[in-house]
Amino acid sequence: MYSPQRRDFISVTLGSQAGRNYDNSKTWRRQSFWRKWKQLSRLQRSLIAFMFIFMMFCGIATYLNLSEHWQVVEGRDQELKQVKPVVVPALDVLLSKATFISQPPKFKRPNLNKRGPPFLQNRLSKNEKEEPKIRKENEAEANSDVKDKEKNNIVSWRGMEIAPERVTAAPPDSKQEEKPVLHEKVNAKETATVNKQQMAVIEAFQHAWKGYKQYAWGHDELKPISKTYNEWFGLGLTLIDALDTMWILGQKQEFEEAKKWVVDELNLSKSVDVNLFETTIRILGGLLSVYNLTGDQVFLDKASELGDRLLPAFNTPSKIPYSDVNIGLGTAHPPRWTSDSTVAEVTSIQLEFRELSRLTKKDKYQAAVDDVMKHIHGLGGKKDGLVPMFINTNSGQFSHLGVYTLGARADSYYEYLLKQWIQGGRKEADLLEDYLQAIEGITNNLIRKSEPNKLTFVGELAHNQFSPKMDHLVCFLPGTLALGVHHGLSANHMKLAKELIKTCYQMYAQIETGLSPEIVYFNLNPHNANDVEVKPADRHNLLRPETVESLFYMYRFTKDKKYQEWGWKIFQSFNKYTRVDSGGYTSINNVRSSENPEPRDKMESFFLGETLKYFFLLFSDEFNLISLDKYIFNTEAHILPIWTT
Ligand code: DMJ
Repeated sequence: MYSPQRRDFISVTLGSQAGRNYDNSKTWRRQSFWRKWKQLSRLQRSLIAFMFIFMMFCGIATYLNLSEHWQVVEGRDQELKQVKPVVVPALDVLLSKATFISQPPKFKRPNLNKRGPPFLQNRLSKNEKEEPKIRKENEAEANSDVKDKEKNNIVSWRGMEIAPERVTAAPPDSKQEEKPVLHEKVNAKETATVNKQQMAVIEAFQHAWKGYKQYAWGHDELKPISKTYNEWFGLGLTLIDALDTMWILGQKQEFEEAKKWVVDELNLSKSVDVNLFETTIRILGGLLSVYNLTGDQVFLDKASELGDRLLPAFNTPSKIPYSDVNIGLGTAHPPRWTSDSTVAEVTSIQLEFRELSRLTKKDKYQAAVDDVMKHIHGLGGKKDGLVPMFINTNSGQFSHLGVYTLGARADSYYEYLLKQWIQGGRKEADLLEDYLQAIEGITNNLIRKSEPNKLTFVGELAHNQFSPKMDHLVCFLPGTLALGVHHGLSANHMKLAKELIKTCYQMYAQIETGLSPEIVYFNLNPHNANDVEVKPADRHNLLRPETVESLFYMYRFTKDKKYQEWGWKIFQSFNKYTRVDSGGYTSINNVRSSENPEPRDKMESFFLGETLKYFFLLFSDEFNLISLDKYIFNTEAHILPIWTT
């Protein structure tokens, strides 16, 4: 038995060693070190020597990197001294509910006549010195051309004429603007228009929300297995991402509770580093969306405050924003290891900032993001309209040149080119030109067919080497292509969209759990039996929305029931392999094992913001429910109006 009286002693002797007294003298330490070294085996000595050289190398590399960063910080500090403190907009200048859908901002994009046709960026490196001359000539030629075409509302691009004409429904009519009352139309308990599949989606949402409410309320993400939460920015990410989904699904009580949290608890002045892109698409987009759906001023006030707090990210030497911003302190910075930003991130915040300008009648938000687009429009380093993945915030130039993908780090650049053009009423020809050139670049450089089943897929290009790698993220593309066709672009895009959505569905159908992995490699060898190969590191599924999103667009525009059927199969697989009994859904580690898909214990906020919303809309036959003639979805499935004036 433990006795409190008993004491144990350890004796430590710092006395003689090998007949020598310990005196901490350098001679003693040197001799001792040398003897120890001699006692080591040759292998041990080589290992230590290798480690030593490696650490020296790392030290030099870190020093070089830091010195670049210090230069940036120094410059930024100078600029920050001039930055005005964050100001929350006064209420009296915000719009009234009655006018929430019209009123464009004063800020206008620059005169289109000043711009020429797309510059062929991939020739840049050798002929850089000649660029201004070539561009001047091109501009002069194009200016007269664009002027002529604009009169007739026709955009010309490299000899191709596009007359934006309606191929499906009528364009949004400014005179017929109405305030949407979507909750009345879609509330499951109040109307008969919700079918069985939609009811199943509502049930799935309620199950996901139950877990979030019980174990993660007001936090960023639910960890449904460990029944706790994960904090990313500490801004109630899932709650805000889910607001408009709740509204559309008719979850009134949940919506009111969540709104109360936004009013009482959402603290945007806390000192926290947030990612500009993620915060914009999820939180700013979510707030603007729900403001547009409900007309409730509280959401616009919050959006407006957040917009102000994000603006310091644009205080860079090049005006290409930093990736991170502290919304409480008003300071911004790049990631610790680089001064680069991701191209998709800096070019996929435009829809939200532009809409904020329209609603608040303050130009500054749109001006900041338009500058980025204008700059990237004229930048060298593209290949047939395809952009690299990184851009430097100091120089404003693309970095890591020569790698082109439609997946992570570039994906939504292409999506937002088209959607900005649509949002602005299809007037901004530069955006359309860049989009069309990029689609041609994709077709010419990245599209191949797999073996043996000839599935059309989008691969990647690294220094002119083609790789048959396709991220699940790329599956936004069929939906985007179809949306473009709906707004008057080439029917060839629809042909490609149909082929690609079939491939995206096969990325689910050919896998044991019926769920797509994060990345697949397509087989190009006619002697191999399988079209799709998955590497062990790519077997996870994060509950991502892209394929469901594209199925939704494809069904809306073609009314082909097979898209709903494919979606229903995917929905059932999510229910079978990712649903957690106690509430919530979880991402999984191994889509190839139906025995043990290995739950990852995380429900991403986009599962509620996007995946379930797109399922609900895909299964609906009410084509006016979020009409694609009146609204666009941002890259997080938040709903923004198409401007009508
Ligand atoms: C979402 O945050 C957005 O859809 C983004 O564009 C890509 N990544 C996730 C979903 O996969």
